Amino acid sequence: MNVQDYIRLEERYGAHNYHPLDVVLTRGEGVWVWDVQGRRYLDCLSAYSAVNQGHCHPKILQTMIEQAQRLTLTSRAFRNDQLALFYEDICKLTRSHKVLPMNSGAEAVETAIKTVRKWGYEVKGVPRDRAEIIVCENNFHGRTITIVGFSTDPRSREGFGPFAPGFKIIPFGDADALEAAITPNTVAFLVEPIQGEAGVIIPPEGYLRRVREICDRHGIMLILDEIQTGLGRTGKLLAEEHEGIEADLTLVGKALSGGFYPISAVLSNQEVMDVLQPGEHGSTFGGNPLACAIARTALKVLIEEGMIENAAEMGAYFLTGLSRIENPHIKEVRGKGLMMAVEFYPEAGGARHYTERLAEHGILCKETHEHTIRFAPPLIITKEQVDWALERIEEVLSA
Ligand code: IF1
Repeated sequence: MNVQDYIRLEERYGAHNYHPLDVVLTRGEGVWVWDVQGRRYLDCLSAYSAVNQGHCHPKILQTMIEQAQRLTLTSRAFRNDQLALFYEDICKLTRSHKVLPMNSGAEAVETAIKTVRKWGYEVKGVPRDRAEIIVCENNFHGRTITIVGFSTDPRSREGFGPFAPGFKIIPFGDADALEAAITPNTVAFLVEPIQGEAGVIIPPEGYLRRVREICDRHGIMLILDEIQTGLGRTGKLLAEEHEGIEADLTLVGKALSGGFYPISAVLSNQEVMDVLQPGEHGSTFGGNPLACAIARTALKVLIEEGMIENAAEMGAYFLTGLSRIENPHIKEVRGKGLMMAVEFYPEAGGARHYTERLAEHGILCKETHEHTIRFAPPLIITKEQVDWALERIEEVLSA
């Protein structure tokens, strides 16, 4: 089969809910991926930060093979010998009291919403069915009906209603707006430390510290969606560390498996998680032994192989290189760690033609919101590889 055969087949049978670049990938190793024609690309998307540890990391792969040969799924009707070890590892690493494992990021978000609502009724004393959760404009938290119901992106929500009530939307990066939006029925504030899908939007310095203080003062839960920013991406294990704060609930997913398997988790302090009783929440695959074993190794290599420090160092170096690119159409270059973006003025005619030309030059990345290109390579990227990437990015973007 050639490239066009794969594309035709996919278009013939698949729902058209994506508009991918026309590269058909077949193999990955570290920062590199290869297409079916044998062409090599440096992956600057990392599966939306799920492959922080690099493609097909040998140690995670080894764990996956060994565990898959032993036991994959038991359901939570029975205990398994990987779950407890995963719990201990992730809680110690993130200084969390409790963990609840799910599969996708959206499920972790849904889990957090259920948890804080129940906490609101049982602990805070909010009248039945009146709980409010505050979220931000331009948020991206997933694709379920509840979640797209509080999206401000028309493409995410139009045509999918009716939606769940109980969400209030405020501007991102504006702590005063949070304070003003809180009512006695507010149970939580759900926010991304850096907005990913919105185009790597970094809030003003001190924002999360003020948010933390406001949530404390009003007795509401702070839920940080670190599904994209977490696990080393921004140069810290969790992005909250940049501001020295701790969320009440922290959501992780994506890189929790290094891209091998869908695994997500809700991390929390004790008070809020304790409201969940047997039978009130769960998932067939959540906490399965294969997922738990993979996640333990994915976390281990992230720490032991210095990937977080490397993300900070290489991120700063990569960003400096991007900032040096001269193109009058570039509006802004921004980033934290290896979560970076180049935003163009609308006159540039959209970022898509750049991502297509970058692919021709061996760099895979994805435009977001038409005018922005996001760069997020695996955290194992070396200085030589950053130089290799910058050379090509500069060639395309300065043209
Ligand atoms: C797709 C974006 C990235 C997320 C945050 C929860 C989720 C995501 C902060 C849900 C997922 C994805 C999903 C992916 C595209 C992607 C994305 F462009 F849409 F925004 F990464 F930047 N919270 N993000 O970023 O996690 O349920 O997907 O596991 O194709 O929709 P999920």
